[in-house]
Amino acid sequence: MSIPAHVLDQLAEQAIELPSWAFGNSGTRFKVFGTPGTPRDPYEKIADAAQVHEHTALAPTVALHIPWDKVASYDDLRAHAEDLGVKLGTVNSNTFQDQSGQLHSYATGSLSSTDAATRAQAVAHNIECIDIGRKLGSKDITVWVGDGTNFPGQQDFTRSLDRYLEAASDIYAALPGDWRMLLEHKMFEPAFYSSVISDWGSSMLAAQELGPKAKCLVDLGHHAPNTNIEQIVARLHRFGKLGGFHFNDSKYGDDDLDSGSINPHQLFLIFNELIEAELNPRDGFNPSYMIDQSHNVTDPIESMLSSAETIAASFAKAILVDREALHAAQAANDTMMAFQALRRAYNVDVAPILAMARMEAGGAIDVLSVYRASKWRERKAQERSPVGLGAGIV
Ligand SMILES: [Mn+2]
Repeated sequence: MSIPAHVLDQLAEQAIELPSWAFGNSGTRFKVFGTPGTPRDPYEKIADAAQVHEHTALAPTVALHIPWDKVASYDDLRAHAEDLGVKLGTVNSNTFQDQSGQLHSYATGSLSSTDAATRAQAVAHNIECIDIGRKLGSKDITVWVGDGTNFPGQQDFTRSLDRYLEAASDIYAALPGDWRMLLEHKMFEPAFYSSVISDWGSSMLAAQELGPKAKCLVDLGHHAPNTNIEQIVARLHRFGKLGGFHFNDSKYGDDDLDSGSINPHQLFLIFNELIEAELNPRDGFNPSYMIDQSHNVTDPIESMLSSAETIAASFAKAILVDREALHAAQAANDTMMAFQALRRAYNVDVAPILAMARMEAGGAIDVLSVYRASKWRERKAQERSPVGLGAGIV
C-alpha cells in the first residue's frame, strides 16, 4: 500500500506531552503498590519519559507537577531533559493537597475558599508555578482545583464561583504575554455533590471572563459516562477556547485507564473534530495533547508507549477521512454516506503507516518489543532503591 505523503507529514508534526507524575508508583484510594525501578525524583521521571520519546518519536515534552517536581536548580533540570532529547512543557499547580508546612489548609477549598488568606496562598502557589515554568521554558500552566461540596447547602454555587474567578484573575494577571492558562474541569471527585469548575460550560465561561490567554482543557475522564466529548471539543473550538487535552479512558467514572483502551472510537471521533477545527481555525488552533492516566497494573513506560501509539492511530485515521466526500454527504443530507466516510477511515489498519512514520522519525517499528529488549526496567530496578509509596492523580 502506498501512503500519501501528506499523511506522513501530518503524523510527523504530532507531539504528545507526557506527565512526569505518571511514571511514579500509582494506585487507588485503597492501596498504592510499589514497582521495581520506580523513579525516585524528577530527574529519573524525566529519564523514564524520555524512553517513550526515544522509541515512539512522538512524545518530545514532559509536563511537571509542582510541588511534586520541585528541585534545587530548574536550569539543571532543564539541561538534564534536553540532554535526554526532551523538553519540559506545561506546569501544573496543586491546591488539591496540603503541602507540608503550609499555613492554610485546602480542606474546604483553595481558589474558592471562603477564607481570603487561603485563597491568597493558592494564588501565590500558582504564581510560583509560573515563575518555575519560566525557568523551564514552559508556556502553559494548567489549573485544576478540587474545590466543591459534598452536601446540598454546604456552599453557595454563585459565591463560590465568584471567589474562584477573582482568585483565578490574580493568577491570570501574572501570566507572561506568550503564556496560556489552561482550566481543567472535572465533574466530580474529590467533591461528590458539586464541583466549582465541574463541566465544559463552567470552564468556558470562566475562560471567557478571564481573558484571551485562558483556555479550556478537556480531560476525557472528567465527564459523565456517555457524554458526547467530541461535540464539546467542537463547541470549545468554535469559541476559540480549546486549549488542550488530558488523554485517558474510562469505563464508569474514572480518569485513569489507558487512552483508547475502552473506547477507541471516541478517540477517533475527537481527532475527527480536531482535523475539522484545524481546517477552520477560530481565534487560532493550537491545542496541546497531554496524556493523564494512572498505571496500577502495568509498567508506566509500556502504558505510555501503547497509549502514544493509540493516540497516533486515532489521528492517522482522522487524517484519512475523505473530507470532500464527508462534506458533500453532509450538504446533501445523505446520512449513510456521511457515516460511511467516517467508517471507512476508522476501519483502515493504520499500524503500517504509524510504523513507517516512526521509522522515518528515528523511532522503533515495534515499540514494545524494542523497549523490552532494552531491559530498561530491569536495569533501573538494580540502580534505583525502592521509594516510599506516594499517591496523587489529577
Ligand atoms: Mn487531568
